[in-house]
Amino acid sequence: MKIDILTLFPEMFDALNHSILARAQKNNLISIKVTNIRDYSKDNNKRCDDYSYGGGAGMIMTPQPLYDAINAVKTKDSYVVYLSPKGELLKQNKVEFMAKNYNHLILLCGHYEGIDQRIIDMCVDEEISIGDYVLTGGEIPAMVLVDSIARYIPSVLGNNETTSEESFSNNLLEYPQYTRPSVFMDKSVPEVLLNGNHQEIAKWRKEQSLKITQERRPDLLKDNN
Ligand code: 4H7
Repeated sequence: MKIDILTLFPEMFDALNHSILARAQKNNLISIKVTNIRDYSKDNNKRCDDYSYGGGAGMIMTPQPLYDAINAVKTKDSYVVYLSPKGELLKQNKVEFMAKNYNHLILLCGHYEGIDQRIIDMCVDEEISIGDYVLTGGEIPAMVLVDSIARYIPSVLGNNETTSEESFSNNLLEYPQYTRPSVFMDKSVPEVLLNGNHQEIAKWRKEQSLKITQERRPDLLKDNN
């Protein structure tokens, strides 16, 4: 999977060069390239924003640098995503679909009041929102998308980090987990986890998952997610 990120704030993506994502890039399982949209501005002062036609507070990202940056990285099999609160809400099933079906993603990060609508109309395949809240830019949503997709690419996760049993893949929240010591500040690990009966442990975990999902996210137990 190749991912091109177009942004006015490339340094923000240093966050992707750690831990599992750093390892995935080193092993050539994913390739993440960050491009500064400003490098494509033909304006004398390299400006990439301007006032809003019709008035109103805040600046809009101008179309020319965006158009040229997109076309500089675009190939036949590119899929262009614009991170915006108007997009379809990101859910685990879409993450899985994207990881399995796209070879090249171009992620457009809007900042300020967003980008000129003509770029959305001409160049964007899909708008995606990561949740119902307002952020200062699409950069963090782009990182959320990259991180969630990377986990679905074969061999990105090690044997002990698998996607098959976890929250949301099975529409259940995760059971509680414990490590050593078996007693901490007078609090013991549940007895069932210490007795080595793997069938009983699996049953206990399933019960715990169902219980916490029922309590906190009963919506996940309905079929309409
Ligand atoms: C694109 C378009 C994504 C990017 C508009 C981005 C939340 C999300 C942004 C905007 C984002 C999300 C314009 C929305 C200014 C907020 C006050 C950057 N916020 N802005 N508005 N939920 N912000 O995925």
